[in-house]
Amino acid sequence: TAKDTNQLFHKNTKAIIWGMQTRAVQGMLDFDFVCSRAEPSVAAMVYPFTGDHKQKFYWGHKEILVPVYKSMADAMKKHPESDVLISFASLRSAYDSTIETLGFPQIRTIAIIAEGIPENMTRILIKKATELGVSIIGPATVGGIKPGCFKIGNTGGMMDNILHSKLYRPGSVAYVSRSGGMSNELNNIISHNTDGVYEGVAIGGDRYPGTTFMDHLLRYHDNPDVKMLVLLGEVGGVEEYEVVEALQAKRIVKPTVAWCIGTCAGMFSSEVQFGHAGACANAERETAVCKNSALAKAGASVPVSFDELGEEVRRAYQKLLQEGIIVPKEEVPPPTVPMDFSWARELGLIRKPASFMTSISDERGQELLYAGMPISAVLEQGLGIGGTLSLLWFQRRLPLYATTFLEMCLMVTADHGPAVSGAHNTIVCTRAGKDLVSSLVSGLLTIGDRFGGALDGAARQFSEAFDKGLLPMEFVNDMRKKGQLIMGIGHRIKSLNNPDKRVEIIKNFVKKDFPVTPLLDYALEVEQITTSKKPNLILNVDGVIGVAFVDLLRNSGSFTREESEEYINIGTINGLFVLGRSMGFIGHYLDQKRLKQGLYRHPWDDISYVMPEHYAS
Ligand code: Q5B
Repeated sequence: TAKDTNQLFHKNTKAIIWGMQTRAVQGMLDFDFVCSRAEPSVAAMVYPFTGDHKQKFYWGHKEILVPVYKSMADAMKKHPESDVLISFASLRSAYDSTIETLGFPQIRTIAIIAEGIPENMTRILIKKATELGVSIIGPATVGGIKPGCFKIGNTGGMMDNILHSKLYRPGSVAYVSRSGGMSNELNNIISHNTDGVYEGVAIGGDRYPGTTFMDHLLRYHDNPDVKMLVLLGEVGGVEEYEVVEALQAKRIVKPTVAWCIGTCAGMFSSEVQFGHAGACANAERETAVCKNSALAKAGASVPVSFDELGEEVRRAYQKLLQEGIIVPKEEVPPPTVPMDFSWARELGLIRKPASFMTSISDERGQELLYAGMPISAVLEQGLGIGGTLSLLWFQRRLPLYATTFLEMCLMVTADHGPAVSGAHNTIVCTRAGKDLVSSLVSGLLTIGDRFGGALDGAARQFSEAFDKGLLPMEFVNDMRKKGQLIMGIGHRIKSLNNPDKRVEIIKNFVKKDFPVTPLLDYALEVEQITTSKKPNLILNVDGVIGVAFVDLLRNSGSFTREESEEYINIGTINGLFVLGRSMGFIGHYLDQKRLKQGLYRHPWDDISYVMPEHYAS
């Protein structure tokens, strides 16, 4: 077992992860896979804030489920083979959860990632762990890594780094450092100057680390597979002097390369606190310069600067090679670990045609954009509903008269009483107890050629006739011959004798404010002919908006001719009625609810029942 061999991790190590750190867990599983482990190293997760469930992860190409337990006791009971706990608990909960973990004798190693745990609490944890023979790595660390076997959480960085530093298989060099970030640098230095890392632990930057440099160096030293040691100490504390003593006492005899970072502290006039809580020299003895000199005197190989560390490591390794103590092993290429799609895309390694395209808005950045215009600018510049609509429907700003026209269209079509098809449907639906969206949609679904949906048809029919050069009379006769109704002509209740004020308003505005109105003029000539046949065959609200819109598209200078035709053909203009009348339908829905109207049933006396006579008995 790990305890017998003094090894913390092996090829079958199983860990329980405290905290919902899915990225770290996936990183561990990817590492396991690239190391050709038979099974994942993560047995379970503990997360007290959700119920028991399973989380999905990748094991190579396959998807696997890792159980998550609310209670640590359950996780321990169900996974008795786990002897490592990696705690991602916050600095507030790390103490309690570590004390709880220490209550389970199966756990031999605890890695505590949290930074900022009060020192008095850390010391209690260390005391208790020492009594129980449990190794604590941390607090304030990324953890450690044993190539080919196991890695703690995020140690070693991303997969490209792991491959680059050949951490998928063991080398002969074991290191210990304080800093997790610097351990990545050590992985790099060691892998490029030797046959690679055997194991590396970052003991953490606090003044009281759970395990010390010596704890790990002695483990490494007593392991025949480790041929040389690397120590990366730092300014502050006296831990390194234990190593000095061990070197002097010949407790450590394997080649040891050592360096303490923070030698620049002497260049400052006052004492400097570096990044770690423990990285401050409180006495001359604690300075990096002093410690480096003591290590060198005791027999460690100490470079002249950090820049020379790689060279020093290389020299020590080459000597071991020449002495035949290290015999390089054959390199076996690791299995390929599939790369996460998002990461591969970030690295620019793959491209994939998007299944979705958009060109009107973008919500990904700090500020929502409408056709490239920040929403704050839309408001500050007072674009209003017409301007907003012009951005979202046409991806451009339109002149003021055009946006005013759009707003007028929305206003005049907003409602036309409860009797029209759409409002009627909305009301019936509301009274059947349906919700707002259902009632609104039930009204909208009536919009079509006969009711409210003749705007595009009118735009098409009138412009085609106009473009062909048909005289208004020829157009009317032509339509009659084809047996087709002219879209935008005719109204159930409005007529010459009961003019539609809405049509008047739009007509007057367009005549006054549009640069030119050839199609509206043409439609008005057609109206003269149709109303001479029947007074209700007026140019109706759909018709006037439809033809005026064509005049806008064609003559405002904001659209090409092709764009104008496309907008007419793709059903843009009906959109104005749909949008405008939605206001009215919602009003009718709210009105019916407010008036507490019950289920509607159509009265019998208003229905003519005409049964086929031959079935009468
Ligand atoms: N005749 C609107 O018809 C209506 C003719 C025509 C040539 C025509 C009808 C029509 C075209 C579609 C259209 C939008 C169904 C209307 C709207 C919004 C609304 C609604 C509201 C709101 C009305 C009688 C005689 C017949 C027909 C002839 C009729 N229309 N000839 N071209 N377009 N128009 N829809 O009154 O010889 O007697 O057989 O389909 O533009 O929906 O307020 O209610 O805001 O909510 O039922 O304003 O015009 O007339 O079908 O009995 O026809 O006139 O051929 O001739 P009516 P019908 P004949 S605005």
